[in-house]
Amino acid sequence: MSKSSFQNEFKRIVSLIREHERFLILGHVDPDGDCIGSILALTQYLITAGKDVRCYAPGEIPEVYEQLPCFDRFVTEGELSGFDSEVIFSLDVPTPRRTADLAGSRSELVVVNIDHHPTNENFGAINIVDETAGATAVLVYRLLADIDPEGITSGIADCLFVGILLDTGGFRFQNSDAEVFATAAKLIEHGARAYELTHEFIHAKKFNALKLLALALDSLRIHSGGRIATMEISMDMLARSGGFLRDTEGFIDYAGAIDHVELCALFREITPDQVRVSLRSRNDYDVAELAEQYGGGGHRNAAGLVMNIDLEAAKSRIIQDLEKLTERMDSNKEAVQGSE
Ligand SMILES: [Mn+2]
Repeated sequence: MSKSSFQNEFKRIVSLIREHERFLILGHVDPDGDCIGSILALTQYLITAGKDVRCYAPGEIPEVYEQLPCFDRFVTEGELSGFDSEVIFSLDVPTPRRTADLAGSRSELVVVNIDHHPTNENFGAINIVDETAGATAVLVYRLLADIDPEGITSGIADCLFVGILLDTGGFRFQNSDAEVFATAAKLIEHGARAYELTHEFIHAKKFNALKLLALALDSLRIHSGGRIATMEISMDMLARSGGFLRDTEGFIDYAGAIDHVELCALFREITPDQVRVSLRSRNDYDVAELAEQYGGGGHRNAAGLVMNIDLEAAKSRIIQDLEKLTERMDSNKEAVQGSE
């Protein structure tokens, strides 16, 4: 399958970089590895080009990312107001609402929107949106490889590798296609430390985070005859383990790993009346559609949403929704078989 090349968009970005000095790079709320890696890769590139760069993403950033080059360019929302940017790059963000609306509200600025979410609203003046890309980092690689392949330093390669690594679950998810592996290979040629980064970002766990995982695993439940699995992280579990919510990326994969499970949900209690829900699915189940019904979003097989109700209420609502989803899929299948 041939993928979009974005030649015109890349040319326009080259001019933007040439003609402007101050760049703001935005990520989505509670940025993940793909978002952060993409941001820091582009940040390094722009700094080397002599530009003034700040990065911002609302919410929490896991500590492990602090070791990546240029992490100190991340600023708080307060510090941001003093920065008079001319161009915004929005990376891995499907809608301006996911960046505290900064990309939307500062409409006097040129917004470059680079993303691989199928729900992306094409809100930029320049849009590099391709849902066939395994990660936003793959798109940033396409951009840099096109405009300045010599400019891809080992630091940039490390950050893009981390982005791909995290969004593919260590090259295990469905989005691990030929371009993902080819890009990873190129990044290693550019100096990415594949082994060290895989250890640091996939394998290594903090002691308290593992204690928290043990509590979360104990909360595993199955529903619908084993087709749905749920798991939870309550505020009480955080207190008992000494772990942090930011260390829980990847926990949901344990629920999804259970034999015959097709849909799973992880419920994270943020406050007594706010719950963050992560959803995963196998095959044709579309959890992005379900997340959107609650103002969330994501990909067909991985999505998330926030509910302003308590943990028990959130669980019963979402479990019902997931059960309905399996029923609908079953009746669709029967309809198809019946028509044959
Ligand atoms: Mn991504």
